[in-house]
Amino acid sequence: MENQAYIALGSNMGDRYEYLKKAILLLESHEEITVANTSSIYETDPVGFTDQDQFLNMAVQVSTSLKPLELLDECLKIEEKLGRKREIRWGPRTLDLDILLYNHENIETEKLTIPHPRMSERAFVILPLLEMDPNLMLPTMEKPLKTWLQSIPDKEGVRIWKQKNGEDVFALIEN
Ligand code: A4P
Ligand code: MG
Repeated sequence: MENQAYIALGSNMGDRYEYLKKAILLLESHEEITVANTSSIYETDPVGFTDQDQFLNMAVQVSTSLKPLELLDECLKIEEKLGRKREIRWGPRTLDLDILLYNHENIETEKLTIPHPRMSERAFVILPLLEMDPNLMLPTMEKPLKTWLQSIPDKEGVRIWKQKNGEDVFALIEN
């Protein structure tokens, strides 16, 4: 499991918490993926297409022997399994899994862009990431991600919904 990746999870349809939990368990159940850390769960105002329900958002850190495109395929499979239908861009979804970072790599292919192109302007992505690693660096930036925080809009639209306490990776999803 030599590679480190960060994945963002978001849900704003149906039983949002259940979708997040299932997604984490499905990631963990893959032989070549280990969930190494999770953030707290945040409730967030919708960004982009704003006429939709509030999201639950969080991020996880995984160790994996999968290559980036293989990890993407796995994420798409999990979205599919959990009933995701693609209707409105930026619209409501049972589950969205976006790969934010993969090691310190810059990847630009038709199917996959890493770092995720919109991550650095989104408080609902940045706050969970900084919770896991306050000194996180992006390959595309010279300064740590936290220096970005002052200039991010919508921070007040991101509120802790279920706090992660302690080191146990699965404590959040066990009850
Ligand atoms: N793709 C390219 N790069 C990546 C990557 N790094 N990770 C491609 C994952 N996928 C990547 O994604 C379309 C295609 O993007 C994938 O098939 C893959 O080949 P999608 O998930 O079908 O499309 P989407 O989610 O509707 O669009 P997108 O651009 O991922 O939407 P965003 O930017 O994720 O925005 N507000 C709040 N508060 N919380 C949210 O979670 N999410 C969105 C979705 C809007 N507003 C939100 C939230
Ligand atoms: Mg997506």
